[in-house]
Amino acid sequence: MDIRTDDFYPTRLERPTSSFERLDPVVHSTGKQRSDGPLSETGLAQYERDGFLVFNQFLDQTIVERFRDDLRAYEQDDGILRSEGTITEPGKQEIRSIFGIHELSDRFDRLTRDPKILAMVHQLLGSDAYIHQSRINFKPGFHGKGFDWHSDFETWHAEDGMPRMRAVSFSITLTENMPFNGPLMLVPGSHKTFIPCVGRTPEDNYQSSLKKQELGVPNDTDLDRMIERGGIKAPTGPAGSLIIFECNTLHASNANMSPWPRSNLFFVYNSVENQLAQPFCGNKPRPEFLGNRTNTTALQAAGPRESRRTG
Ligand code: 6CS
Ligand code: FE
Repeated sequence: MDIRTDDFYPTRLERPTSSFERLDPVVHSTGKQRSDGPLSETGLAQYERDGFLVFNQFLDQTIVERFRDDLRAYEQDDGILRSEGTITEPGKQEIRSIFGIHELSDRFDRLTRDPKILAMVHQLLGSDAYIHQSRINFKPGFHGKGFDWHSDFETWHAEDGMPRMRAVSFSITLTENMPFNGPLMLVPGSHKTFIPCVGRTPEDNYQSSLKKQELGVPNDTDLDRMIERGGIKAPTGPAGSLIIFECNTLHASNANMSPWPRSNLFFVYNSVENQLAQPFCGNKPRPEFLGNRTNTTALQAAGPRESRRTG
């Protein structure tokens, strides 16, 4: 396979290639658009430096409770258990992730259009945005497995054809995140470097990668360098906290060795100016529940009656 001229971040080649500095800004808005929103200049500068931001107690507990009720209902729902967007833990029937959740649930759809969240997204991406992917992650007590170190952008670029680094993930915790239940770990500053990963991508790689990722994982030397430089942060906090992280920030999480489940909502905004092309790994596109190609028009803020606090 030849490298395409529109491929700014070549990856998944047979031989190792060197990592390099990202070619895209981290905060895409400038001037008035940059200062016009809920994120302060201090917050924006921190996001530029670290590649993530944390807001404890972003969502009201009553709303968190309703999302948790929804999760319990999904776990009992046979249709959902069997649906293609539901990924179970390796070798088990326990749910690991449910993808496409904003199309399944009105409550979730409204949350993706929360006026405050959308205003933050516009500040970060410097444009309108749409949902590239959404999901709930479950990490059941004792049995929840972890996620290896990776950059989401590396996968979205190779397997979904996302051209540039102009996407951002919003993760809202539905349970307390503590050191024992496998919280998200991030490497501050890692978003500034693109680490190409080695190995051709087999067709339908997602069927195994969503249970355990083997490709799109940086090698130990690159990881070592990034972590020596930036360290590791594992934000902990009560349910309802918001973690915003840039699409190229290296992250991972451990298995849940505690009896306390760890669940979170996760949605990815992509700029309307960064629409998906053909996957750069040369394969056919992944299913829509992983990389949405259909509903890519600008999200509009939910009206006041639909908002976060009245829910
Ligand atoms: O393949 C994906 O798109 C997903 N996989 C991981 C491990 N993280 C991000 C994304 O949801
Ligand atoms: Fe990820």
